[in-house]
Amino acid sequence: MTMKIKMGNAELTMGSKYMTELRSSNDIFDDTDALRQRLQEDGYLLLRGFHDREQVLDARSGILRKLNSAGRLDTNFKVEDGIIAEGAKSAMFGGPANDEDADMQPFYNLVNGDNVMQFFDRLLGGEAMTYDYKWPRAVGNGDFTGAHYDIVYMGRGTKQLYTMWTPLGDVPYEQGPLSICLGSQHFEKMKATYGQMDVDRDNIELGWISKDPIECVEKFGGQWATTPFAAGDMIIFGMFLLHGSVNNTTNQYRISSDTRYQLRSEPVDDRWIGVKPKGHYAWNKEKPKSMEEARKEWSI
Ligand SMILES: O=C(O)CCC(=O)C(=O)O
Repeated sequence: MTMKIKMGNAELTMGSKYMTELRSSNDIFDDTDALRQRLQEDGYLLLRGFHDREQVLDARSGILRKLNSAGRLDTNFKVEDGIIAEGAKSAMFGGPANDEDADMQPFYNLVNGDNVMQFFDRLLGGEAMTYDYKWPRAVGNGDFTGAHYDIVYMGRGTKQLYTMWTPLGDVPYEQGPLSICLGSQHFEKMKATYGQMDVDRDNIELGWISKDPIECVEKFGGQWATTPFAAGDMIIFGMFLLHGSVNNTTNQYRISSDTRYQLRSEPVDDRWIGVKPKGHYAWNKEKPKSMEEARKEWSI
């Protein structure tokens, strides 16, 4: 049976020129040089069972309690099922760790914990730090993330900055897992144009280069890749790797987080650190320019 993966309005056949499966790097987990080389070559590292599953499920429960308090869960079901209330939208719980928010503590403990920090110390070859600002999210029915480089949101410090995407729960294809565009770290023209933008300086809508994954492949090359994720898995990638997500076509929230890591010795993007990080301070304060217009200017 052919499997169709929905991203935006497109349906990509698994195992076609448009879409393939991500590969895990668990086999080289203990070999730091091999991990670095893999990250360099593939642009990402998928590590299954990296996090303690119970810790991930605790983080999930906390976020579900918040969704429930906000009236976003269908009360005919158990909170842990995360069934979306009629008409309830996606939610972001972005911000720095807040000691007073008891529901979020398991999540902060997970993404700031020793297991994660020691892994980045080893991978980066020095003392790692994490941005105080965190991006946990609950993605509702029909929603997805369009293709983008993370550099456009957090490019004011080192370029050797890594995103860790952690599913907070099992995320099968239908629930909209992360999807990356293999080879997009080599899209030189895109890196030289779109990859130089800064959403707070340039005020361009969404920051997504495209909502159409097929157009991406036809025009720029590469191949999309995703996989079903289980609680405990994570994937890391650099600032110049196009990624987005599959659509959530279910009635359950897809709960996940993106968090950032770099060497402490390198410059940081000051929008994302401190007790009260300033975040995106200018983006969307005025009517943003459309990506279509920006792409015309860049001739891409
Ligand atoms: O979770 C998503 O839908 C998008 C995540 C993302 O863009 C990221 O991890 O940088």
